[in-house]
Amino acid sequence: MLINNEADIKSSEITSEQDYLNRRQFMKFSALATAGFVLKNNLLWAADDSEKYHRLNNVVTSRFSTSEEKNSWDDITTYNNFYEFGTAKDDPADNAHTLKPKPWKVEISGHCKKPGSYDVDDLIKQNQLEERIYRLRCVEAWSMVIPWVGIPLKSIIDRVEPTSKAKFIEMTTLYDPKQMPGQNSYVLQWPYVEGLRLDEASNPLTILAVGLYGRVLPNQNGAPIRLIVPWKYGFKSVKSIVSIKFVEKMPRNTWNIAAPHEYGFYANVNPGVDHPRWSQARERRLGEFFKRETLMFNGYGDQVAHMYKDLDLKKWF
Ligand SMILES: Nc1nc2c(c(=O)[nH]1)N[C@H]1C(S)=C(S)[C@@H](COP(=O)(O)O)O[C@H]1N2
Ligand SMILES: [Mo]
Repeated sequence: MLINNEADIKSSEITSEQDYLNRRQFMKFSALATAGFVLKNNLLWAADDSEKYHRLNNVVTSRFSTSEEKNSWDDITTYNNFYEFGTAKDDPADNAHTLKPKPWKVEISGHCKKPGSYDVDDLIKQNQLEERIYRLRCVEAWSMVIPWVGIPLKSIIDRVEPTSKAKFIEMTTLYDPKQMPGQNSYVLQWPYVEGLRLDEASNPLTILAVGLYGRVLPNQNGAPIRLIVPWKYGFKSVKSIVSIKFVEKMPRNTWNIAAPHEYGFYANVNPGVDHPRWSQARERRLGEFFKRETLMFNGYGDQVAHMYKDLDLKKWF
């Protein structure tokens, strides 16, 4: 049909206001993206600041890595959540220089046979470091692909020998408002705490990260040591850890304390369970325009689904 008189145009063919706005946004975005592309290509030889960070030695690659395209060093180190340094995404990169990540000790306590104070440099020397390229899915529906360097948490758990009373572990961020000025205001209850069931903590995918892109962690990413649990929303992955405690009861976690109806203990990535204020079905990969579907357990179901076969994931969100 080449010619339409107005009456023939069905209402469904008329661009709705929402579509119109989306199209406008898309055109604006395309113009920006083209400008950004040109800029980026001209500046390709201008290095990022990764050279400032020490290279880690003896890192082996892991069979658990994804082959998806990695986000850039700049993406990973300038778009962060680390409320101890401010609530905007670029605050941690601007403010985290006040953190002193060396020397650093992690206190391991609670129900285990070899509690004690463990120096991070010793942990790095005594354990095999692995590069693990993982997807990170934030609860705010953006995601990245990040080449972490880490130590399987299981190897540290085995070394300190938890007793039969140990059912969960609780991990805590440093509390020091001088180093972490965001702790002077009550945006969250400080220090930040998180927890895992012992089987989740012992899962082969769970690591303590000490680096990214082969170098020590920048402060804004949780230096010198932070948790990574790739099948859970980002907030489980507590940064700048000073304490790991084996406990009997399910610990509370910071975001659950802040808003219990919005953030549970498990926080497994689940496209079928929406956040009360937004859908979790889709996500935006940083650097991409179109959203993609969020995968159950962030795509790590083969490795982790068995741990939840008896759990109602709508109730235990
Ligand atoms: N101590 C502490 N750990 C934290 C947070 C925080 O605010 N404080 N934010 C969490 C959230 S919501 C996310 S998405 C990840 C972000 O990690 P990244 O900045 O290295 O990407 O860190 C998590 N760990
Ligand atoms: Mo997050």
